Amino acid sequence: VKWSQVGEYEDIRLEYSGDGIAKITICRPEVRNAFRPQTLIEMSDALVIAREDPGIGVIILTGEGDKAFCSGGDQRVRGDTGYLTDPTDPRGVGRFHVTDLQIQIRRLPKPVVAMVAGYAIGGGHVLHLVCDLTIAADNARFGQVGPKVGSFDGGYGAGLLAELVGVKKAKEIWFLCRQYDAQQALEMGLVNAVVPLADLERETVAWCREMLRMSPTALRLMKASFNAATDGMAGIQQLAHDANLLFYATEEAKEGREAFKAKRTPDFGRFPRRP
Ligand code: 2NE
Repeated sequence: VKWSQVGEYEDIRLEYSGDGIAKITICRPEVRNAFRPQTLIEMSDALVIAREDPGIGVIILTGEGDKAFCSGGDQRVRGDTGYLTDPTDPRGVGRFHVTDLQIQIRRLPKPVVAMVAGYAIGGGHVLHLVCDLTIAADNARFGQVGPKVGSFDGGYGAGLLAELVGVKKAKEIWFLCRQYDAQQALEMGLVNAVVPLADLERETVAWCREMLRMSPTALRLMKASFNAATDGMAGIQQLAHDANLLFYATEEAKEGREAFKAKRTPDFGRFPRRP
């Protein structure tokens, strides 16, 4: 694939394949692609751009180099109040920008694929969990480290993990903070495929192109459907709004709109009351 760069960022790269794939790469290999607040703000911006672009059907999330997908929160900017945008500012208040990013990936109505070489650790592991699919290189290593470094992610990091691998295994992963290789990850249902490192991008792009041949609306509704029950009201809202999007194209919905604009009583009598 000949990627072309979109926009200018400091911590990430956004690139387009030219045939419907956007790729977001965390470019901080010196810290195993750990994210600082700036990284997450930029990723969020790139996700919005890829989402809004009707030419993009699938988004790949990855890390620069072959040593790591992402090693989670940058511990050098972890303050006592959260992760700090400017660690030199004594009045700075920290927070977890990753909270919103996880939800953004989950709600994004296009498939997001994690392309993992090397470590997916800590908050980096949770990032791959919230992606729709994960393609792993044979050198990939997975694990949570929170309890080792005085942190934890009990949201999607616990719930999604338990959904994927079962509650006992999820507890093992969190309570013992072990690392698991790509084959073990495949066996426990944590990833979709393991491929040789040299083929990682080619294989991931092939999976993306297979999805690009599908109906985008069906993919959108399926992604929303997978989340609907666990996301409660927010899950129903997504499906309901998607249904409304489709309803707007019907003569029945248009009658309501046109009657309002013409200041007349709508005539819904000609539409069937479906059994
Ligand atoms: C990722 C891992 C296992 C890699 O090990 P290895 O041996 O390949 O590399 P090494 O030497 O540990 O790391 C290379 C350089 O990257 C830095 C290291 O400090 C080291 O720096 P130098 O010595 O070369 O100067 N580095 C690696 N990960 C970093 C990080 N997350 N923040 C800052 N610098 C980092 C190994 O490096 C590792 O275990 N890393 C730490 C993983 C970690 O603690 N992640 C944070 C968990 S908490 C979290 O992510 C989180 C959350 O729980 C809740 C909400 C939001 C975030």
